[in-house]
Amino acid sequence: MSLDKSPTRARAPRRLLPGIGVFAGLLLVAVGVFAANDWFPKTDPMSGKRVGWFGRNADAPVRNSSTQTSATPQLSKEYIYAGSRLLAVEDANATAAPPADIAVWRPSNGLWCIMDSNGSSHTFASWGGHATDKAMPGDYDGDGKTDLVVYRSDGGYWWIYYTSTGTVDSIQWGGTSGDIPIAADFDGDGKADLGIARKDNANGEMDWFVYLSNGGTLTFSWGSNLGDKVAAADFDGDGRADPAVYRTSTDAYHWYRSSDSGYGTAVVGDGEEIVPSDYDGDGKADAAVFNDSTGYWYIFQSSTNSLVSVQWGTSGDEPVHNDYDGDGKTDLAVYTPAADPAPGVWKIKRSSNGTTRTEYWGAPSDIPVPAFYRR
Ligand SMILES: [Ca+2]
Ligand SMILES: [Ca+2]
Ligand SMILES: [Ca+2]
Ligand SMILES: [Ca+2]
Repeated sequence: MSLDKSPTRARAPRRLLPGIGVFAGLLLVAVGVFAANDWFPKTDPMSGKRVGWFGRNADAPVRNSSTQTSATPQLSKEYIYAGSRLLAVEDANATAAPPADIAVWRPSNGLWCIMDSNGSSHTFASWGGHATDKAMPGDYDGDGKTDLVVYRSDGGYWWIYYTSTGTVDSIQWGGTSGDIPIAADFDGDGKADLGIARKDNANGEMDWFVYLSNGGTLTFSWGSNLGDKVAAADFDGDGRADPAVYRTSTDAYHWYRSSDSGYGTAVVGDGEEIVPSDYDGDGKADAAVFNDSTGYWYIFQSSTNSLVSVQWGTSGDEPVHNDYDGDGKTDLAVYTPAADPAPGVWKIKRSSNGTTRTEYWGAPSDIPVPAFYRR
């Protein structure tokens, strides 16, 4: 697989076409293209702003999509035997709470190195690797498995490798300098949506632009442009991601609730990394930060509305919280970056029984990307 191919585009005929009939035909096509691309001017229901005409409004990123077929990804099945007789071939990963796999992404060549949750098998795939790529793994096609995705800030293209079909997509969404890509399921259809957070220096706000998996868009403001850190998670547990910011000046989280259009606030503590996730397993994300100088985690538990602080990790560690034991609760976990010849070290505190799992996985400058990849 390679990302070197540019997306294909239809080229408009340049020669002069005689005849009014042909002109009328082209006009109809043009109207169709405008309608298909949502280029007609209208009022955005979220922002109240006028948008449209070639997508050239002041704020919204433009959308451009193409699909190509690529090699089928390798599937791994479990073979179930009774004696010597094959009874069934099952997808071993089709469980409600699949445990996350340990994985790193190598920016220099785009290599994804995946260790499955048992540590017994390894998978490698190449995807991305350009200078401005950022790994954005997520379940974009809703088959329950993580797709390999990079966001290329040069041009704002999301390159998506769908695990379900083996096809790839490149969608232009973002591309303005400073844009922050966010992958989350805002409409709750089980597919990750493409989100862009952008500082709005004209009005001091943080603007959000979401290209939904159903082709629709959302535009809203949440947060300020002064040092807010952004993330999205489902804080109210209704299945839809809610935008959130962590205000570094006050150590406070502010999140929007998709269920009732209200909002939540919690002072969590001093941390550099914004790590909302469901640590207590009640189905709602907990506001949380990780202090990468002290190794402290500050978690505002949604089940008790109380703050807990736990030290797990040390200076220089990166948070790699995820549900590695598959009990529905996010485990505290840190990654100590590799320093040649020492590999990267994963230290996971299992929420199910409190024991520690240690794995050595990662080379210098690798970026940890834990998720459920196995197939
Ligand atoms: Ca979605
Ligand atoms: Ca929600
Ligand atoms: Ca929770
Ligand atoms: Ca867990």
